[in-house]
Amino acid sequence: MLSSRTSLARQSCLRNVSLYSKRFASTKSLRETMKEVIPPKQEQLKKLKVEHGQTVVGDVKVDNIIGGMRGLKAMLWEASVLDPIEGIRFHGLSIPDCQKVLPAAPAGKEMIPESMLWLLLTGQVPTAEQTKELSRELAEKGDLPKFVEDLVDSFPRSLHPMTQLGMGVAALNHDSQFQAAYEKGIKKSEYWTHTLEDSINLIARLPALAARIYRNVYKPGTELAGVQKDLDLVGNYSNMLGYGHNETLTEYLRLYIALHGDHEGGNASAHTAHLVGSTLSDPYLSYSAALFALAGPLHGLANQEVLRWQLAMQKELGDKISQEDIKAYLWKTLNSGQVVPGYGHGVLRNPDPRFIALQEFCDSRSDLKSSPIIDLVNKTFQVAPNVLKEHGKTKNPYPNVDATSGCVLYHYGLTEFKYYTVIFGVSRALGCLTQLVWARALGLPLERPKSLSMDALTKIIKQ
Ligand code: CMX
Repeated sequence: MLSSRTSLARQSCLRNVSLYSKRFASTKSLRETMKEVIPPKQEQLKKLKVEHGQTVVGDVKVDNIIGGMRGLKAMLWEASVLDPIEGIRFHGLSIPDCQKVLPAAPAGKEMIPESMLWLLLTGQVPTAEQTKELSRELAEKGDLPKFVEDLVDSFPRSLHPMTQLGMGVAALNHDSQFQAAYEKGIKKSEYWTHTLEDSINLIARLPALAARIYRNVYKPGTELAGVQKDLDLVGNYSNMLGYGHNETLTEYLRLYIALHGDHEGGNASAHTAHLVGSTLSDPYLSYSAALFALAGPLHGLANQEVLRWQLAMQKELGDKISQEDIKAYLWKTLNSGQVVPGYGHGVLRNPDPRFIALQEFCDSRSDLKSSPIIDLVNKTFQVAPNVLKEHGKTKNPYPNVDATSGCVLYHYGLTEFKYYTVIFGVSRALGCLTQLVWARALGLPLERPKSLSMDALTKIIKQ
């Protein structure tokens, strides 16, 4: 099964060998690299505006307007583009490409969020040294201000972890460099540098914030480890969650957080960050808004729903589950008017390569391979696409990343699945904040699409 799942991804990887061989960054720092890569992009945008400002790239149909703007090409997003069949590419690199070239943690094998962040921001593959330097900087900046610790500690344990994360991130704007500089009066050309500093500071602090929420909600009264200066971002996060000893889980988190970092601009969280950021709200407020979009069950909350659904299936069907049993359970879910969580996608029309990468991770570790919950996810994957095709509603009957993302966490004892979207929230900051930096560097304007009432739409149709 693994080979059929991955052959497409591997072919695409080979095609891109020449692509990424040209992309290795120099020994420059992240800021120096950004200063180098921004001017050509500014020129590219200027040229697009002047030479092609009036070129038509698509029609707007009534279906687009009443159908959640599906398929409407209406946003600029630099770091990644989603192909319905191939899946996501980050500056042209597919997930298997990234797994091949992006540096891992010193003792690990999986690409780490720092190297993905560097790629997203600069379009270049960092060296191991540059990745290490970014890890060092993030750890250096990783502690929370005391008032944010106190704020988070004051939340009731019953408050959803995503609500806590969004509120904590919003409160961090107390220290926003962008906001302070804007109040003093800075030139537009300087916006991006302050946005970058805020973004780095926010990404650095997310593990401590997210781990504190975990401790408060699920392990009250236990000691919370501090940020260690010699650990990478996820090394610290895992350690603060209490899983630092579990190298497989830590590696899984590195992979998951890196590959989930960006999924082009139209998804609800990314679009929200972009919209709010376009008002010149600082990165903390913009990303806080994005987190509340992520908290919806059709978006980021799906990973907790998947676990809930698969465990209910396991409970009802027992240990020895046949394909027929799973088929019947899928129909029961669909006939009761519910969606099958972890399946379908707004853009993708093939199995999600992020799902494939996470399944490959499991296939390569014997304890995960024999895990009952991971086995159930695999078995469901064998049956669900055909059932969904027969059901005939969803445009994409294949699994998305959430079909499997929580299962490894569950296997290793991180069983509090209400928390899983928080981990997604730590990850998605990479892409949303990258775009904010680019939006400021490119001087993108306030987003303000035109809306219509049904009567106004009918009038246009009649004309
Ligand atoms: N199970 C059952 N029905 C589904 C379905 C699923 N997994 N996915 C889509 N459908 C239904 C839709 O509800 C819709 O029905 P109605 O016409 O009655 O409204 C119909 O199929 C057409 O939907 P679509 O165009 O294929 O999908 P959308 O773009 O509207 O929605 C998504 C995409 C992800 C919200 C949807 O597939 C879904 O609800 N999936 C389950 C939840 C999930 O896994 N979400 C995670 C998404 C991943 C991410 O956020 O990155």
